[in-house]
Amino acid sequence: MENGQIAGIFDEIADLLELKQDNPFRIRSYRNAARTIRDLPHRLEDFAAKGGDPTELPSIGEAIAKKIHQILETGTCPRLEELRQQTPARLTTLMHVPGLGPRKTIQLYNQLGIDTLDALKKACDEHRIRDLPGMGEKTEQNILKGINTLKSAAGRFLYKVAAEHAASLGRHLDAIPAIKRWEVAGSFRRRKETIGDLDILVRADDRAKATAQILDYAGISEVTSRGEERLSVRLDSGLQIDLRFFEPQSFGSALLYFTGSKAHNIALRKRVQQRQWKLNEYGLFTGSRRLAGKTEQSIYRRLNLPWIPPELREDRGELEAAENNSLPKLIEHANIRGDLHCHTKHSDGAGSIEQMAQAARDRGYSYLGITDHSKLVTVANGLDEERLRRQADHIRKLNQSLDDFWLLAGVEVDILKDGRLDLGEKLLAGLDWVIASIHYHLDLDEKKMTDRLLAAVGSGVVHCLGHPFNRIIGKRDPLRFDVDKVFDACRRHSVFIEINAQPDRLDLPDTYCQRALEAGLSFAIGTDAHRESGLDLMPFGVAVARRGWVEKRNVINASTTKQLRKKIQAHS
Ligand code: DGT
Ligand code: CA
Ligand code: CA
Ligand code: ZN
Repeated sequence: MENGQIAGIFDEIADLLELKQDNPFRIRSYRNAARTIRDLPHRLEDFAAKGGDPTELPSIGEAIAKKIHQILETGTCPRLEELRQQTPARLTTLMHVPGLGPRKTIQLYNQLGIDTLDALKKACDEHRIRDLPGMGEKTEQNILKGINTLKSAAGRFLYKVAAEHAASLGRHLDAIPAIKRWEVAGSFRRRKETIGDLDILVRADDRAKATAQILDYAGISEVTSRGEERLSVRLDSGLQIDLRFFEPQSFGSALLYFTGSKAHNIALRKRVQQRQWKLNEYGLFTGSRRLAGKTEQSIYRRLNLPWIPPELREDRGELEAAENNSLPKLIEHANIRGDLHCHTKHSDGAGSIEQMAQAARDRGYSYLGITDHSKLVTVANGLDEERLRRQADHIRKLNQSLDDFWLLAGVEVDILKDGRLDLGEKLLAGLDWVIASIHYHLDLDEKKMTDRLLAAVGSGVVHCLGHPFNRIIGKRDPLRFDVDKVFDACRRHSVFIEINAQPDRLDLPDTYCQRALEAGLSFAIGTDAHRESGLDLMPFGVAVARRGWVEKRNVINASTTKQLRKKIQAHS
């Protein structure tokens, strides 16, 4: 079993408990366990098979460890089955409709018998929801919007989930002697935030043999098509895989074609047609003569273009930039020198400050920002002023014993409904690094939300705006605010904008990065780690930055410690 599947079971238990309005701390402990498992760098199944003890992992106690063993043996656990018995099957889908949530889901089920998405949509269309206690016209509109969000996400997989499946299938492909080379193309190679299906290109010296051996893969639930050139399968998780065979002389052109995006291909083909050539997955041709095809570079070169990194291939100006020799020099994971967003045991994290610092040093970092939650987030044990002051003192003492490493005393302070901050400005002004984030009151109208963000950005004590849209991909709609106004305020007040690397957040989304750059902003790529292994999520944030044309010089945590100190000082 993949980690994502095991984590999914704990999330479902948490969902079902939420529907029962069970103890929020118990719900949180299942969510935390799910997150630990999702973030693990290795497969939990392998770890357990080698005799590893799950209780050594953060956020996993005896009770959850027992369930992990049950799940690994049977694919499920009695607690889940029992909860499923008690709750109508589809309510867990319904509760994830953005704007609905567990409480309203139960209310709609009890009062109107709604237990499917279709029934929910019908009830909204017929205006039957607005008259229920606590609901109104706006609720109906929000639910309709939420249904659309959910539908547009349906069938797509988070990049990280697709990556786990790709890695697992990849190990299988590596072990097949008939396969000489394989590459994942498509949206996966472009590192999009969600993936519709995996497109894999294969070079094999015996295709029939290779096909037979690919089909031995244990995770396949269905073969959807099978031919000489192509094999399509569906995995147990529902993820569709398209495998296509190519010969070496065409491998580069196939990689170019199937990496896409479609829009990039079309724009590129225009340049091909101007020369009266032809470009397809088999090569670049003039008449029937092959001009290039072995590598992507050879094709771009023939068109007088430098090689374009896959993350940029979205027809957002990359071909023009390539022509002018002004492609960005994209940020790389190796450029990152520290992480400026993490949580510890003091709020809802699993590690101590010392453990997180050591984990950061183990990753070669020069600094780490400790940014626990503030008191508003009671379910996460957020810090009040007294606890934060003590934490900051502790961090400053620790710093004296740390050579060549800077532990920043920081906080992730909540932005209240009216734009004030959850902790006193005097205390905040004395910290090294203040992230301000929204976690509550998400449904303000655009004007109020804009004013709220402007107030926080303009407070003078905030260094960074955390996960600006507060979206959860496919589950919670982004906040609505006037992006240009907020970006402009960030520039005026030298506030950095976060690219949160949590795989289901990826916030700032890549599509806004270019706009933020144009507005003159710089970024902080933060993992929002809640345990040591959470620091390893950094590449997911870097992928967003790369898709957003971001360079090393635009990222504050690609600075040296000296530069970082200077940049932060310049702020205050
Ligand atoms: P996905 O799977 O929805 O996340 O997105 P992609 O980009 O992986 O799209 P997919 O799997 O439908 O096709 C893979 C690549 O194949 C796509 O990025 C570009 C290329 N491609 C597919 N259909 C067309 C087409 O009609 N015209 C052109 N020029 N390229 C295409
Ligand atoms: Ca695809
Ligand atoms: Ca495909
Ligand atoms: Zn947060």
